[in-house]
Formats: sequence, structure tokens, C-alpha cells
Amino acid sequence: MKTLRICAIGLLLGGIPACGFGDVTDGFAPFITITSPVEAEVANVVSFSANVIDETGVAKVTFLVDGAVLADDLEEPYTTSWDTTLLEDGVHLLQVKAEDLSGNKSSVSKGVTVKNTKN
Ligand SMILES: [Ca+2]
Repeated sequence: MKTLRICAIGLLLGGIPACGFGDVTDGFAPFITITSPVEAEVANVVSFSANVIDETGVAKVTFLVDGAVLADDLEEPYTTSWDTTLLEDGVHLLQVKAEDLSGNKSSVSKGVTVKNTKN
């Protein structure tokens, strides 16, 4: 299969190809669904998991909490554990980033409320 790369940005910036968009034969970034936690309110240690699908293959999945990397996962199932007791109670942002074999990237995020104190 003939693969072409989009290097227009690099050419515009001075002639050094920066092929950041991946193969034009792979125009689809991974599709991510956060499968856990499903609850709006979490406590203690919970599993943080995602379904990631891509037509050419998933290279890497990264789990983040409030913008900080929690874990990378290179193979299915894409999952890690998240110790919510390390954080203050309140709303925190979970994010999953994925990259396919051609360098196409995507991400999804959701907010969850951490509540470890009893009252
Ligand atoms: Ca792809």
C-alpha cells in the first residue's frame, strides 16, 4: 500500500517536513469510551478503564487525572486503578488519551466527584 504523508505545515515553516498528521491512508483517530468508573460519585480505589478501538490498531492509551498522567497502557484491556483517597473531595477530571499506529490522537474526558469523607 502506498502511504503519503501530509507535510505541508513543515514546508510552510521553513522546509523541514513535520509529518504530524500521520498517514493520509489512516484518517481516523481512535474512538474512546470511558467504561469505568460509571458512577458520578466515587470513593477509595476504583478501576479506571476505557474501550479504545481503531481501524488500524491502537499504539498507546494514557489515563490522566486532573491533567496528570496516572498510567500508560499498551495492550487491551485498557485499565488501571485509581486511588481517590490521594485527592481532595470534590470534582476531578478524568481523561483518556489514545494514539493509533499512524500517530492519530484523540481524547475524551469526564468529571467525577470524589467523596471519601463520611458525614
Ligand atoms: Ca486509525
